[in-house]
Amino acid sequence: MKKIVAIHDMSCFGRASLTVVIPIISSMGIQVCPIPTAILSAHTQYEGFESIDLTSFIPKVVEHWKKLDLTFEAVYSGFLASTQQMSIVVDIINNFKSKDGFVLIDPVLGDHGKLYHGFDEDMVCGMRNLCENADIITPNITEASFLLNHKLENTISISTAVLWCKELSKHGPNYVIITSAPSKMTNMVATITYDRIKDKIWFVECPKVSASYPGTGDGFASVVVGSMLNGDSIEKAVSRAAYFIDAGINLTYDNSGKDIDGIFQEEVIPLLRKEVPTKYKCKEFFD
Ligand code: PXL
Repeated sequence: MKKIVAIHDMSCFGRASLTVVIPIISSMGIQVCPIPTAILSAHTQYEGFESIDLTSFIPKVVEHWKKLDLTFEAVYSGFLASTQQMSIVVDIINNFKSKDGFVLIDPVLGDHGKLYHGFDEDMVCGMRNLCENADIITPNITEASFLLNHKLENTISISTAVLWCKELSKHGPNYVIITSAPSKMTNMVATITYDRIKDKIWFVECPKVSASYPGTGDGFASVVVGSMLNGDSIEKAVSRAAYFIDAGINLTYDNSGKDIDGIFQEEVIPLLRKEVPTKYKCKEFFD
């Protein structure tokens, strides 16, 4: 059985980070070995959350795992609580990634044009450096703009988002996936993937829903990592992730789920074992 090291926070309430990552990847037949970066009473979008930063604990995990002689087919990081943790992720990659393993960095920084609570320019800079060590990155459009230090205009076009994917890939990753990107149609949202090895752009569009659920980025990246480990191509992995997230969002919306609590993933996880419907297949994008 393949195993993955997942470096994210544990938010005890609100579906985000490890409570999303573990059930999704585990249901795809992969052993998930978490390294918690922080423990929060609830994710940061809930007012009054309490948190403990685990930066000083992580090196102890690393030392113990070295003695256990562990290696992992993938290293996957998400919400990191300090710039120091970003350097520790590089250590984890260097020590534990297996010979043919890969690295997915989900550069969790913000959404809707803003950084999350507690994030600043130093964290953006640290994440930029960390992304140089990735094979795959999955920023949303806000995170892409911060990583590149480009202004995020309301009127950003799909062609600009494609240029951003290519620009991000020059800093290291072979595959750049930008989520929540603009589509040619105003009622749709696009996921754009740049495969630098084949020099191909893929896109898949889903209808916009007038709600915003935290943790969908974590769910998306988790499905991509799981699919790639199961042997899918990047475009197949992105199609599967788009299908899963779109189904989860619609189910939650139709059943009046509270946005802040995240999507009803428990109901849609069985879809991960089903064929991806044609409408989610990635299409090649030509400039
Ligand atoms: O899903 C991203 C995320 C992860 N972890 C924590 C968060 C958020 C988004 O709000 O607050 C703690």
